[in-house]
Amino acid sequence: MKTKYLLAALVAISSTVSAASPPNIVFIFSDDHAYQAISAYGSKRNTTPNIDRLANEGMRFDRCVVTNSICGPSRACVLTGKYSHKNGFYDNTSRFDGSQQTFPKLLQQAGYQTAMIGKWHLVSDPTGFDHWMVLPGQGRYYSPVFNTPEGRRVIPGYVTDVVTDEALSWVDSRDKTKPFLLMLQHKAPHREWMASAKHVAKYEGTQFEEPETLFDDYRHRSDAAADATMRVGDDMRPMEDMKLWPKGAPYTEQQLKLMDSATRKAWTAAYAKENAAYMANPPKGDDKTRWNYQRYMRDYMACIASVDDNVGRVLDYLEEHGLADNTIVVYSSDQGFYLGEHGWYDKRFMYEQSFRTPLLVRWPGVTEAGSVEKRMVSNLDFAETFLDIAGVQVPSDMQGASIAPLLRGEPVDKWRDAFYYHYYEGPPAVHTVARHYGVATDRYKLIHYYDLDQWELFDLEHDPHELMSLYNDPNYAEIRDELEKKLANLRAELEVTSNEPEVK
Ligand SMILES: [Ca+2]
Repeated sequence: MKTKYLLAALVAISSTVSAASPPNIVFIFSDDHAYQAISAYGSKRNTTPNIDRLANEGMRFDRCVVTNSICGPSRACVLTGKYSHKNGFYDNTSRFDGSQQTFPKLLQQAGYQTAMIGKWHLVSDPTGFDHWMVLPGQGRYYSPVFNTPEGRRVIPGYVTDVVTDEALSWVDSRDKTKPFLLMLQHKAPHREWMASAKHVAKYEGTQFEEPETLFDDYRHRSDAAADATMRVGDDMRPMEDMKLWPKGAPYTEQQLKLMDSATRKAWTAAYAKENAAYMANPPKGDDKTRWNYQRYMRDYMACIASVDDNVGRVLDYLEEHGLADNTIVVYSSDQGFYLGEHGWYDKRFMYEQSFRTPLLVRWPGVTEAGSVEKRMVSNLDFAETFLDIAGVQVPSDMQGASIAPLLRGEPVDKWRDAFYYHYYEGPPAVHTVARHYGVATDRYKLIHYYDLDQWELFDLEHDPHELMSLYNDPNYAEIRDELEKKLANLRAELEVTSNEPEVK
């Protein structure tokens, strides 16, 4: 009886203490934003002054990797702190079981106000949020539709601006006696890369630097790379992706109708000259790849420009409302993306450009400004980190680790030296990327394409572009054995018992 009383008193004290000043959390999450398109990560193709503010005032993570490089699975992983085989969301045909444990639910129980605004892509309705409005499916760039608990809403305007408007309006109207979690999730810069009226002509005439591997021949690797249908040269759709819009095309009409008249005008003007030159003399072969690459970069980077503007709006808002000092701002993307590396767009592979994702965190008064962290962290760690930061106990069935100690600059004796990856959406799904799993360390990577029964091993120190598999090289036999052991250990530890999605 006495113990119970004491315990209740202790709980009361600790909840008073933790309720005193838990920080607000603003999680800005974009879709398919490559770290190569952020100037804080050294982009030579664009600048992102607002996203860079987070790096300058906080920490840049140089190797934030994902568990499964595709949209829905990444989002499910962020919410649950678990791999696909534990949260049940394997590929973009899955449906998220919203009855399971998620970090927003736990924060809500701990007294946080929670909101989810923007791209969701988990099919079922969001759970664990006081307020939500989400884009159905991929969402659309102009006049976006939102699903809300009260039904569908269509809001005129450009999606990246609208999502930010709605997010800030929620922060304005929130219960100010409670800390808050805002998940602000952009559709951009997802394919089909449709820019805002403000930026649609921003890169007209710009010549973007080509990546070294734009004309990759896919030799010295498994068949998976050559089999993938995500080539900038061959697999871009002329109308939707390349904006080679002939007059009267139904797709074009449909898209233009969603824009206001000023935007429609800006759009028509922005592509007119280049498209006319293309039609007069359509490029072939390598020239077509080069032309497609330039058009792709032009549109992709223009979408990023709006994302960056809107990150700036959020940071300014926090400052103007006295919230900046007690708010952690995180910028990340659901995964990385190929910007012509290996001749590709899209993601899915365990190669660096899609295995990695940007992660920038500003935690005023705690994280050293301008710091850089090179250890491997993951989207698997986000849920644990947010709970830890809020002073909420991290459930033992979550599979990542809080990165809060790294953000605090505390000495950490033991950190992961290897990471498990598993991609489930194989052919005939779009882009025909063979299913695979693998293990990565700071220097090496071992990948198994199990439907092909083929392996790859890369030494990132000697081959940063991952062009030469060393799996059968006798000089690497010992390293291969070691990686195979690590892989088996990780699969056992994470309880991966099948390579097939389990139907629950
Ligand atoms: Ca994505």
